Amino acid sequence: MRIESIKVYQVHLPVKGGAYRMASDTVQDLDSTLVEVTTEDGLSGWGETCPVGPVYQPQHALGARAAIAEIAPGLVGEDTTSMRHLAKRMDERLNGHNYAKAALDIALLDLAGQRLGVPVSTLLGGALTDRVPSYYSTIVGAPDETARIAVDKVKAGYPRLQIKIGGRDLEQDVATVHKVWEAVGFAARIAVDANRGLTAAAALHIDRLCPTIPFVFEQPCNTMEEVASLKGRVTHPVYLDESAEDLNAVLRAVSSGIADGFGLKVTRLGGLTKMVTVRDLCAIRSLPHSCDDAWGGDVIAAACVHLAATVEPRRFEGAWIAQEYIEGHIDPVNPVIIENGHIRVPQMPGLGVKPERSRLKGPVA
Ligand code: 0XW
Ligand code: MG
Repeated sequence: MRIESIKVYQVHLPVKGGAYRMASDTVQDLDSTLVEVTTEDGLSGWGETCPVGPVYQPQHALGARAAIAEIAPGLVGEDTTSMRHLAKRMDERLNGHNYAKAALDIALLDLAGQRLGVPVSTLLGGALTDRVPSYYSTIVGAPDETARIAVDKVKAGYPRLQIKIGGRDLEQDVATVHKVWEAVGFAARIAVDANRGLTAAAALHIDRLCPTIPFVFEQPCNTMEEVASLKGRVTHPVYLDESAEDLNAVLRAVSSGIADGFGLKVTRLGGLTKMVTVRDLCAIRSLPHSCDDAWGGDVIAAACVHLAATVEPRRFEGAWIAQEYIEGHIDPVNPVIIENGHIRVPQMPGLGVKPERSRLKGPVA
């Protein structure tokens, strides 16, 4: 079946609670891009890409829409049978810009799933579970307040916490890690995410000042080289997030042993098709990882959850979705929701979510 049209919609996602503070940036209102790919028989598939502001990573919302405008005319009229053909067409239209191609990749898989009558998880190799764990991500905040939130979220059922640090005094970061550990202990696994915000020296200090706390250190420093310099000098496992920029970066990190695991972002890596390769590379070296995206609504959340369901549970670090920080759902009928710190895997054909038309303005392209 051939592609008849590709429409682009812009959705504003104000941060519930006012602001999401990371070491690298504070964001208040996220700009999400939805794509709707429609085939000649009237079937529509949906994709989404929503960078968490323009500073967290090199990708940004206007870039996503500009890249999709460049790529989309090359897909209209193409047959949807072969995902590999469509990926090749995208690469023939535009070099790079994985995060924009990701939205189209997700929409094409949504279409394929609906046409074949199977959930997207089946197209990704098959689900191992019908319910995946999520994790709660705090903002950079005062030590006592962060510990209080951590306790609440463990009570709410989250099996893992991601504690944000960085961009402030070392003393505050060290106190935050200690207070969270004292409050939560082994009730939840802990990741400490500095979002590139520490020097290697500061990361070494935090490591030595928290020697017995079993956390994993997520993206402590800005570059992969700085993170690599910590190897053998820190005692905590080190995960990469922002430095896992593309398949090549992941291959390098896995093969050289720089990373003990990853916080993976579906759109940054180019979509679900590319994430299958990353998932399988991680499996070869028994590396744990998450399946997240930086932000976004039900469409990208569903994409993360379908992929998450295909990851070996013992290595799975959770599917983070932005639901805790977003008011309402673009699909109020079949929303993707966190219950007791876990998310049900949609069982309907395709992604299992559909934006409600009345909640969309546009299309913008
Ligand atoms: C927790 N997240 C997935 C949400 C924000 O995009 C930051 C991010 C991370 O792990 O860095
Ligand atoms: Mg991270």
